[in-house]
Amino acid sequence: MSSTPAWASLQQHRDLLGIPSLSQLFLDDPHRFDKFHLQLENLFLDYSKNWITSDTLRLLADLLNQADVPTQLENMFRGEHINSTENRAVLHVALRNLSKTPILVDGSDVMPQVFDVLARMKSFSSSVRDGSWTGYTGQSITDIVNIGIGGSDLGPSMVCLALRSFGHPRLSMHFVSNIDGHHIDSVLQKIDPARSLFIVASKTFTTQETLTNAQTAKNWLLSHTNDPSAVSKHFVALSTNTEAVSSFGILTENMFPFWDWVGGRYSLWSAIGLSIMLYIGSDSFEQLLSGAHYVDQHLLANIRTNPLSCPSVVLGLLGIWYNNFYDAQTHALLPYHQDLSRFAAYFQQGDMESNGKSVDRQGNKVNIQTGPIIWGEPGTNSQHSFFQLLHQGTKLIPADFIAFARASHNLPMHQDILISNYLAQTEALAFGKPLEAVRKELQQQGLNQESISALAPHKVFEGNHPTNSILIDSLTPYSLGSLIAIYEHKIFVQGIVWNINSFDQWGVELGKQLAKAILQELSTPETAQKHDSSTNGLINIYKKLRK
Ligand code: G6Q
Repeated sequence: MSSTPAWASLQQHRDLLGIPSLSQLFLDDPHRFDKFHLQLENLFLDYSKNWITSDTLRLLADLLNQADVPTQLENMFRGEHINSTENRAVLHVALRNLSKTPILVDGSDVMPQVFDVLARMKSFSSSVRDGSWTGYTGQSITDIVNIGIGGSDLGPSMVCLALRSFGHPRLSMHFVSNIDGHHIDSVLQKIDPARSLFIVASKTFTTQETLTNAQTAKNWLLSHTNDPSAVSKHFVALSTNTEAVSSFGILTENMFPFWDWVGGRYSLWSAIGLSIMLYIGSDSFEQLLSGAHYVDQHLLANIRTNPLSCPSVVLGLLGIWYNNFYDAQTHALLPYHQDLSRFAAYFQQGDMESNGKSVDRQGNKVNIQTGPIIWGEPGTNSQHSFFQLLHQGTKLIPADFIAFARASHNLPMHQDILISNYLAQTEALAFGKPLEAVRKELQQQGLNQESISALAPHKVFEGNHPTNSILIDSLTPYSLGSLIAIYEHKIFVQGIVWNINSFDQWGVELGKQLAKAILQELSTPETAQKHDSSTNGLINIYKKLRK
């Protein structure tokens, strides 16, 4: 993409613009906010506090077209095999296609099977929720344990936490992912086997962590009942691999399928979302789908005619602007809602596994920067930890601030304080506090000239840090669905512009292979010698220490 005329024009424009002053940009144009914000239903995106002018946006929109993002997007929605290295369609949008318009994969419409599984999920979850699904002692379920990892864990756990206030009061949700036995152990210690439901979530049903944890859970259940028929009351599976599910001992009638065109990190909308539906109910789950579907349709309808009306496009292009033209290495996601405390972790996978690539779609080494490091924590906690570096450090860190106007609690004192912080931070980051203001403040505090001169430089805020502000009416299944879809499509837009495949993840394979080989060595008494001296040394120390 760096060879397109749009890229060259952007480079020229960037050279001319340098690092513009946000203070100056706002002084020059009192209508800057009007120009650089957008609304999508009850979601507002203010992107005026960025190093951009109208020209920047126009050139970025040219890049979007020259990279052929509209065609690629349409190809995705049409079910073409855009995941070329795995020869698969990429159709998480079909999972939320509530309008049921046919989507063909290899000539056949996937919508009937999508709705068939959704109907089975509904009937199962309502039986658990209303208490008619019972465990081996005839009691209703109180604890749901999702066993999965990566894409089969992060989405459901992030959403269940985010939608806590919509959760069923009898149900406690647990998520076990890590192979580290401390994880499952800590959950098993808290729950009652007679009232627990285990969901084994694994697209491939071959993942070492998930199968080991599931086996441990099954052994634990059987150690309490001694009745193998109890397994069918306490275990269900979410997978594409029927054979492996049956050989694990889960009945196929307790399996909720999905398909190879659902990527792991895009799978919360599929059967992988069963834990979400159990917790918030099928109506709310449909609201989640519906919020995402609205964003999908809006994007598809506007990508050619009015792409800058789409938050995903604007966020994606701004990300490219900083990543490729200002060498920004990271991007912070800062939700001002405690229930979104896993949001950044979720999109750490979503973004970094999708766009952490250094080979393009044709197999050539890329010659531009691709995906940034994604990180973040909720405000206001983050303000009291790493915001120091955002305000006064030396790094460029574009950041998205996300907040909701209405809270679901009834503690009025808290909400305005929270939002005042959300607003103040982007103001402070953009406009800072100059030396003269600091000196004046210190004079007013009665400090002498010597102390003022010594202290003042430390108290200066240079400002000029770019941010986006997303403000939504309230955190609901619908608005969360929209928000997730916006970030998913942002990743798509960037991946196409960088000409990489956002839908494979070969980079996670090598470690898995090596771990298998090392596991074998850990079971022998011999001294390790096959590896480099560091790995050999560590294996041998571990073997001594574990005795
Ligand atoms: C996501 C990745 C990865 C995957 C896990 C779990 O896009 O593919 O995070 O979800 O490795 O895989 P299984 O669902 O097959 O157990």
